[in-house]
Amino acid sequence: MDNFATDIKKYLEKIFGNTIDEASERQIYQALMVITRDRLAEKRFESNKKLKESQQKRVYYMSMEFLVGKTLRNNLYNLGYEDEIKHFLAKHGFSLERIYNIEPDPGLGNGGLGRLASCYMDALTSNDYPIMGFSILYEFGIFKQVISDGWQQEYPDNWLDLGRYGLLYRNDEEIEVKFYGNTKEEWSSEGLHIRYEDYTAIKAEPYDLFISGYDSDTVNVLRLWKSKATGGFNMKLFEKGEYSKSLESEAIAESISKLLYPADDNDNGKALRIKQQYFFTSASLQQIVKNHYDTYMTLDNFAEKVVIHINDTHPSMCIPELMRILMDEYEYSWDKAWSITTKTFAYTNHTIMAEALEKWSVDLFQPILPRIYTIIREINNRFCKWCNDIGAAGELDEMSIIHNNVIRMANLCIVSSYSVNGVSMLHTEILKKDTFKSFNRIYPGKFINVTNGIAHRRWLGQANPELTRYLNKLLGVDFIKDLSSIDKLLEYQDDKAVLEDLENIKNIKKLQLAEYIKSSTAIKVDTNSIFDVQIKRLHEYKRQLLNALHIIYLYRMIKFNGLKPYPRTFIFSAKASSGYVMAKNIIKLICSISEIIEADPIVREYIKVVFLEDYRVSLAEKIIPAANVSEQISQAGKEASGTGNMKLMLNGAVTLGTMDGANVEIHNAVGQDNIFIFGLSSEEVEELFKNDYRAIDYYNNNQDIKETIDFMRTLDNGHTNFNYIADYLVSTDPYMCLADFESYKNTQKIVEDTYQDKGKWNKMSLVNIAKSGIFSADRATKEYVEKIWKIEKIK
Ligand code: F58
Repeated sequence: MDNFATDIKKYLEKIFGNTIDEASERQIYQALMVITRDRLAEKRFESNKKLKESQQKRVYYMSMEFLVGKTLRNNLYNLGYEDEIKHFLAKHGFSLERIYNIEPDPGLGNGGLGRLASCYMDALTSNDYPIMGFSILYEFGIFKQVISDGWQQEYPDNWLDLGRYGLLYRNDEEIEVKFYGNTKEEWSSEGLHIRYEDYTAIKAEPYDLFISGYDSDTVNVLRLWKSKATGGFNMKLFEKGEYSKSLESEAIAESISKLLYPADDNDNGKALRIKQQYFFTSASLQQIVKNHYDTYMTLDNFAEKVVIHINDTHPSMCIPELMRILMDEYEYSWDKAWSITTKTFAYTNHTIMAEALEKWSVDLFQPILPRIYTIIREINNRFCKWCNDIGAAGELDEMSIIHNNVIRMANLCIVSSYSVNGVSMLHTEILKKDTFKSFNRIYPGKFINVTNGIAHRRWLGQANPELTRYLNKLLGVDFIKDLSSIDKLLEYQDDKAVLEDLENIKNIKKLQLAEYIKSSTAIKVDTNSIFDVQIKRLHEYKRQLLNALHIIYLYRMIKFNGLKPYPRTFIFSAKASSGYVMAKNIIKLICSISEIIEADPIVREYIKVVFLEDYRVSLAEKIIPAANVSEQISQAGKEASGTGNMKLMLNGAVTLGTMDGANVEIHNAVGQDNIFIFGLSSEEVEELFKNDYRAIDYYNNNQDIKETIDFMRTLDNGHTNFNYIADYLVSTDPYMCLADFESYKNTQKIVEDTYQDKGKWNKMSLVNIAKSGIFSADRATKEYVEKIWKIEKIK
């Protein structure tokens, strides 16, 4: 550590010509980022040496998204330097907390899927497993959300400005990726050769982000590819005076890694997205194959040494790309290449929503990737023939990869992978019984479940140091190392002093959040009120609208019917995909309710609504430790798993939820008495859907619903009214908010009553913390290791 302090001083002298006492916070930040990165690079060298020597099997994790969150705190925490650096900086008048705040959140993901990938990288590294992540170095991550007059506005997130210091550019490992052009088949005495002509080549530049592990010698790498034109601008055109044209191809090349598509749970087939997917999968596959060949001088043993994990279908072009490399570059026959390929890939599905299952029109796809297309077509032809042979031809409408001139990427993944997994018990059951039932029949045993897990070191250890310190002292077990040991807390479920201590810690976190709320929204919230939290992407199926409807119901009852509920603060935070009109309207509705309540001296004594803008990992880290109630109210059968539900539980929030995704497993873990479950089950939802759900009947037959919706129509603050949303709720809403309203409202009342019994509530909260062990990413990744990847720790 002495060295670390010396390194900081040296860096400041060398780069800025400053002593530490003359330095600015910005300079200290840069010094810490660079020195930490270099320390990790040194550690990486050592752990990579061991890995090379052992020649063990490795996992490559392909994901279009890694929502890494801030890295500096995580790295110093993992390396065990945090306290000493804090004291060293304090001696010179700096606050480490303020330095941490300078780092932007690398917003390289949209939501749950991207955050899961990062939780898994962290957990696997802490447990010494060899994993390398691959993705794109998006110049602009997920947009910055600003709420202006209640409307979401999107601003570019130029995270690299300050975020780049954590990255190491590996100019020695650049790779070329080819688009467009034609392929020619040439036969010679040695067999068939594919010649690729008139293609456009784009350079992939690798940038490495080191992933540290907690109390571990292992350092893994997340490799992010940046696109570049191969030859800079076109000199000939430039000389001819055609300046703008000369820069055109460069602009196209660089647009590939320009920005992350901010669409969540829907697939908007864009040519640029195809290019992004192929760009990063091709660069990564070429890299992986080269590494393997350099080590073993053969690819015959590829599948014994390599697992490639596909995080949803977005990286599925890895599959035809491996086939292409094996056949066109290493001259393998189709059968041999296919045999290697189908032993290499494993695929995780994260959604059953039809609109989120990726499909590409052949007309769009084929010209961009002609060779990849012919390979997919051949995989499909052979698959269809095989289905004929085994008597499954009747199910090809559901299973063929190309159907009605559309390529179904999930089908490609299922046919080509040796393992397919869902992310919660319920989700996997739905995949097997419904979404992919024919596949499940012809591939018995291929579908398995691995329930999601979260990086508790970040979500408890770093986000809630107060609770962590307390539990450490109380339990005397190292639950940060092994979260399953946290169940020792159950011994204290009837210990009044412990329950009060937990309540006090929750209050400290609520106070901290209240200060943040005040500084960012000017709303003053009462920390004695129930902090009721719904934080996640804004989507109709997640039903923020159901929550809002209930708040409108309460508002009306307080204002006109003398209801005096126990005070509650409803906290929302969510980004809406930029083209998603209904989602943006729901944000506007929530913000308007917030405003109307603030302006009402009676109602605001009981309920408040806060919408915190720009939801991101670092904001989640502030909100989650302060939550009392965790709203997980998606329509049953729609949320594949959820992971926010696990983070909130770990921090002592009690779930109010439907029997959906991992809520089902939280319910099993904590038992009926420690969770608030309401609403239709996924089977009941299916049934009601088949029998023609008629929202209007709920409106006509339920007085509370009728009055609430009628009242909603009168909420008109200035130029906005919400007739549009009211009409939707009583007519087309496929997520059936009205069908679950009565049950939700009643359960909300039970939540309110229970909270007032402090002893009972604190005990529920304790049980939730104690039972969160199974939701650790350590457990989840161990299942991947044992059930799917069959890899060992670095020796
Ligand atoms: C999420 N999916 C699921 N997709 O919705 C959630 O239930 C689950 O817990 C989580 O994955 C992890 O398994 C998700 O976040 C996306 O963000 C995609 C991004 C690209 C476009 C399609 C949606």
